[in-house]
Amino acid sequence: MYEPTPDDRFTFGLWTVGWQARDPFGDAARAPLDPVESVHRLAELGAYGVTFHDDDLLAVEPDRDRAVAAFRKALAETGMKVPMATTNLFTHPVFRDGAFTSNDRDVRRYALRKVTRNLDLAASLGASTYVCWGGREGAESDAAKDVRAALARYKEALDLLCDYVRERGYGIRFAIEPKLNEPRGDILLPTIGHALAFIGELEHPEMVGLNPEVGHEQMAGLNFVHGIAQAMWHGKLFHIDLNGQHGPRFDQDLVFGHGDVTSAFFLVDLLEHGGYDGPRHFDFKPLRTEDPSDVWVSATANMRTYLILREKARNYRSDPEVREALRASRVEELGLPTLNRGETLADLAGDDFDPEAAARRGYHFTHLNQLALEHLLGVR
Ligand code: DIG
Ligand code: MN
Ligand code: MN
Ligand code: MN
Repeated sequence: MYEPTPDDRFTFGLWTVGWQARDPFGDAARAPLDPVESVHRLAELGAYGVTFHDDDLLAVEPDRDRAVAAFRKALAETGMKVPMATTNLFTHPVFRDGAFTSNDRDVRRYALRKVTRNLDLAASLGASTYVCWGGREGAESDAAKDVRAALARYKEALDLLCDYVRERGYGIRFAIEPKLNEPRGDILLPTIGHALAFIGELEHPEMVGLNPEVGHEQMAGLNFVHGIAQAMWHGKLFHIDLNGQHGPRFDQDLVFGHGDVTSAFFLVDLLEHGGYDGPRHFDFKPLRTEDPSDVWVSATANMRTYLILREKARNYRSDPEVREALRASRVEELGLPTLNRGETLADLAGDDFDPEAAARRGYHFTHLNQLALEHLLGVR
């Protein structure tokens, strides 16, 4: 039961299982992990693929050509795919004031070179999504950053990169990953909403979507299921970072489901029944308390939790009592256009509607939510 297979399309960032557990208050607690070992171990655990930052490939082999060759060999040996890639524009001190939006123009130019170099590699590996997490794009004071200028530089960078991909015929789309803070005091494009508005200003908005992360919206106290639903509604859910978070605090990057598990249940229900056809990608960090063997236990925990919640969501959707409760709560009625075909606002005057009577009609949401909770708790 709940044994993942490549058909489930689970993917992991190399930087997740490879995280050395260095944090702002502690040194690395684990040794560097060879990306080749990660590919083989994740394949053995039933994953579909891996994702990477350019620098992740150099974890144990400083020579890029040798590192890339070893990575390609491991992919060929295991059949693991690479649906997504991204660039590390946040670790090296050169990016301490950002990459695309650094006040230092030379750094902005270097960042573009670093991304285009990795886009070439990503395309050669068959990646279809390229994530841009602007972890360092931001500021610690309002004096330090002219945000209007920063957004103009952000747009310039994305427009240039879209042109780069179009000119080379790469089958790649970009996915912006919002986050509100950490490592910067305030990060630009902090939520799904801000990123959606920004995308609308780009020269090729059809090439740019979102890679929302569970914990990042929840750090802002936002409802992640609502955010994903809106991203889907805009046709902009290009990719997703699944993990766990306990509300507004530092970015915990917990195992999927190890934070707000009720939200995780409804998220899986939405992804599975809302038509998302992308990889189920985990961007988590094995706890610093864990030893190297626990790292693989953590990887499996993500996939098992997703599979368990997927089965519970299927049972919830097929439960006759749930169907009746959804009808009684008029959840499907929201799918009906408010006006009939051919009606105009003037026709509304003909409605026979008593607000007092309508005000007495209950919605029965508690019964519906209790049914969902009982499916989640495994008593249905
Ligand atoms: C952190 O949530 C970010 C980086 O790890 C990476 O750039 C991105 C890819 O999913 N997520
Ligand atoms: Mn302090
Ligand atoms: Mn995170
Ligand atoms: Mn992420």
